[in-house]
Amino acid sequence: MPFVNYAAKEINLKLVYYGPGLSGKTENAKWIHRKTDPERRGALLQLTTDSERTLFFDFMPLTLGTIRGFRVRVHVYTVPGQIYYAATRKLVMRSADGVVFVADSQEQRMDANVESLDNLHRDVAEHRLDLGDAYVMQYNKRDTPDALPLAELRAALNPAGWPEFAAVAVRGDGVFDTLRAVTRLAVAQLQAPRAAGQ
Ligand SMILES: Nc1nc2c(ncn2[C@@H]2O[C@H](COP(=O)(O)OP(=O)(O)OP(=O)(O)O)[C@@H](O)[C@H]2O)c(=O)[nH]1
Ligand SMILES: [Mg+2]
Repeated sequence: MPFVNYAAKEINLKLVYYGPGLSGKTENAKWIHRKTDPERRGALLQLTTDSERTLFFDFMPLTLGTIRGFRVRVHVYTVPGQIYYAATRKLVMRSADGVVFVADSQEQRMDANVESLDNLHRDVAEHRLDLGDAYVMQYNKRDTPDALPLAELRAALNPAGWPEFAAVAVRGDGVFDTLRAVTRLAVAQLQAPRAAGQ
């Protein structure tokens, strides 16, 4: 559940970038960091192996403007995608308010995408997270020669019809569209129960 600090007039959201190894989760975070005004962001903390694979998580705080007078502060996390870090991924998912699934568009990574998506659903269930609709699908690496057609990726990975974006994270295509979409959805979760109670 998003943390609302009424005294400080701040909404705090935890957004997690999930997906298989090498799909481009850290690349999304790096692009966001690079293109955000330094006054609106903290350091991008990366905990990596020697070969730049995420070991534990990447983390970055951002301030993304205001909604009804409340400052929206977003805490971006990426999980380590390598299969043997399942326990870490689950830990990072704790109290997430929104999720971006970063799929790798390359044909040879389809099995890895499907497996990772299954793991995401399992982690959400085990934490009993109520994310409502706060999921976004990103089809990354659209620039690769063996990228599957979007329709094929959609059929295999997005039966629920989450908002989806094609991306080339290394050059920033689709990165901010994805971030904006998941932020909006996470904030909407916050407003939804109140609207019902009014
Ligand atoms: N061609 C291409 N390469 C990309 C794209 N996005 C990321 N990469 C490259 O793919 C590799 C892996 O990217 P990362 O962002 O580190 O992947 P990750 O999902 O964080 O991987 P883990 O931390 O192991 O889970 C790097 O060499 C990136 O530069 C893309 O859109 N196109
Ligand atoms: Mg990474």
